Amino acid sequence: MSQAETQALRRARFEAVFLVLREEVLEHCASEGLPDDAIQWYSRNLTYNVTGGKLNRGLAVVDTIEILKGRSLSDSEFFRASLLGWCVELLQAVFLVSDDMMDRCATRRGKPCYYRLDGVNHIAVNDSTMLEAAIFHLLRVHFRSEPYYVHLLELFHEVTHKTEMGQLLDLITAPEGRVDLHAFSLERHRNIVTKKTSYYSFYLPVAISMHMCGIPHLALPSSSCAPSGPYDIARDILLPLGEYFQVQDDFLDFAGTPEQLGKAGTDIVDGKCSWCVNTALAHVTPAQRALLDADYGRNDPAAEVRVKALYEDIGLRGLYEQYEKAAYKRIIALIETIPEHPASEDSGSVVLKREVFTSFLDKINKRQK
Ligand code: DMA
Ligand code: MG
Ligand code: MG
Ligand code: MG
Repeated sequence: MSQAETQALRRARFEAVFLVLREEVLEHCASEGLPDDAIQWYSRNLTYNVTGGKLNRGLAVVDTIEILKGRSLSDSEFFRASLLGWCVELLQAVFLVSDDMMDRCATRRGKPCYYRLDGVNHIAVNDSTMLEAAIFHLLRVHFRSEPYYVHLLELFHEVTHKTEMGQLLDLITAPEGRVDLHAFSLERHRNIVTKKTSYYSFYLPVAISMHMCGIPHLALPSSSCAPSGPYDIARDILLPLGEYFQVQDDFLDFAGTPEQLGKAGTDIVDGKCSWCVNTALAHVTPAQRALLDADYGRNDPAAEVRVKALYEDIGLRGLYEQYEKAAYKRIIALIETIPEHPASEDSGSVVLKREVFTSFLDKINKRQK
C-alpha cells in the first residue's frame, strides 16, 4: 500500500469513529427525554460543524500516541485515541461556530457558516455550547476510571479558557469602526495568537496523548523560568509552532483564494491585528501609513483593495517567505533540544521524542490551505 493509501485508510477509520460518538451523544440526549426534533437539530449541529475540516488536530492525537508508543495501535487503543482526537475537533467546532459569528464570516470549509443557515442565526450561540458539552459527556463515559481523567478535564478547561482570552484580545484589538493602528504590535499579535490558537490546536493534542501514554504530570507548577517536566518542554515547542500556524492563517487570509481555503478572508475589513498589517506597519512610508490609517478596518471593498495593493507594494509575499524560513529554522532548533535517543526508552517508560514535533511541523510547513 502506498503512503497516501495508508493515510486515506487511517483517516477513514478515524472518521468512522465520529459516527459512533455522535450516536452515543444523541442516545444520551434521547434518554434524557429530548424529543425527536431537538435530536435532529443536535445531530445536524454535530455533523455540520465537526466534520468536513482538515482533521489536523484530531489525527494528531492518533499520530502522537503511535509515535510515543513506538508501535501501531490495537483496535481498542485506536478507538480511544480517536475519541480524544474527536474531542479536540469538537473543541475546534465550538470556537469556529462563535468565531464566524464574531468575525462576520460568510463561508467555512466551502459551505455557508453555520449561523447563516436558515432558522439558525443566534441559536448558534447555544449550539456552540452544546458542542462543548459533548466533549465532557464523552470523556466522562469513556475515561472516568482512568488515573489521568482529572488531568484531561483540567487540560480541556484550561485550554478553553486560554482560547477565550485570546479571542477576547483578538476582538477588542479590532473594535468595530474605530480601529487604532497604534494599538497594534507584533508583541500584541503574539499574545493574541498564542492564546487563541496555539494552546488548543497544538499543545492540547500532544498533552492529551502524553497523558494517555502515561507520561507523568507533575502536580506542582515548575518554579523556575527553565522548563522542567515533559509537559513544559512540549509546550515550549508547541506554542511557537502554533504561532507559525496562525501567521500562515493570517497570510492566507490575504493571499489565499476562497476555493483554496474554503473561507473568504475578512481580516482587513474586520481590522484585525494580523501578522500582515503588523509587518506592513514596520515597512511603510509615511504616505502608505496614512493610507492604512484611512483604509484599514473599513467595511468598504474599495478600501480593502487598496490595502491589498499596499501589501503587494511593500513586498509582503517576500517578507512572508523570509518569515516561513526563519520560523522553520527556529522550531527545528527548539525540537533539537530534545535528546535524539531518549534515555529511558528501553526502561519501558514512555518519553518525549523529536518525531512528535517534526511530524506536526512537516504537516503544516509551507501549507497552502
Ligand atoms: C482563529 O482565528 C482562532 C479561533 C479560536 C477560531 P481566526 O478568526 O483567524 O480563524 P479563521 O481565519 O479560521 O476565521
Ligand atoms: Mg475568524
Ligand atoms: Mg477570529
Ligand atoms: Mg484567520
